[in-house]
Amino acid sequence: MSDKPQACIFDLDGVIVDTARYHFSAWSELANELVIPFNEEDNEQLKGLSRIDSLEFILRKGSLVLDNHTKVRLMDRKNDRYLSHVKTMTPAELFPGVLEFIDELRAEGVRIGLGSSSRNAPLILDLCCITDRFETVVDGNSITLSKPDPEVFLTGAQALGAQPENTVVFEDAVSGVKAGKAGGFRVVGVGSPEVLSEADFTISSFEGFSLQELLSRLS
Ligand code: B16
Ligand code: MG
Repeated sequence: MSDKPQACIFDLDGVIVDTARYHFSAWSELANELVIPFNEEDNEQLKGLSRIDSLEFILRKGSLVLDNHTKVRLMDRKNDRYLSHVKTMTPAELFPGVLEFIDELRAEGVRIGLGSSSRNAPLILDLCCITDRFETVVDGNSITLSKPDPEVFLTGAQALGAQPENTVVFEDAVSGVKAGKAGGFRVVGVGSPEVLSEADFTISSFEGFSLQELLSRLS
């Protein structure tokens, strides 16, 4: 890609804000109560999955079969714990450099979307005062198939009037990178190159990152 992209679609948890650690802590507590072992490596696989897919992963790990009513109760308990961390969030919890980068893209006419599996995305955007940065928000409330299915990013690109091949996705999750690639997008991994090996390239942070660097690394 030598010309600037038509659009960029950002994942939320783990890309814009550091909420991945809150998900980890809330799932760990629940797994602990169910006496199911759960570590950072398991958590890596949960990133980007919907709430129900995450619970099913943990239950499978513990060979636990539960009825739907109990699953809903457990998901509500996990979400209450997650929200107890989230509700005090402020713009100070935005990752360094990400807002500056989004604003640079906007100034250059690149269209900006959010592509998150989280049903809490609107609340977090609001608490961090960044809702207005996104022309479209596609999240866990509006999709039927969660990552690694590309639905979230394809819906976002369509709303932005952009072609996947001219759109860049930013993702911190293995499932999210797979979703982006499955949809025909260029994907920048935010995190470890070993973990996000299917991304076009990875960055460790947005600090100092620019449109110029994006273009040179994608070309
Ligand atoms: P919620 P993202 C994902 O958000 C998280 O990575 C994942 O850990 C979480 O289970 C999922 O959202 C659902 O979140 O329970 O808040 O609806 O990374 O796609 O922005
Ligand atoms: Mg994420």
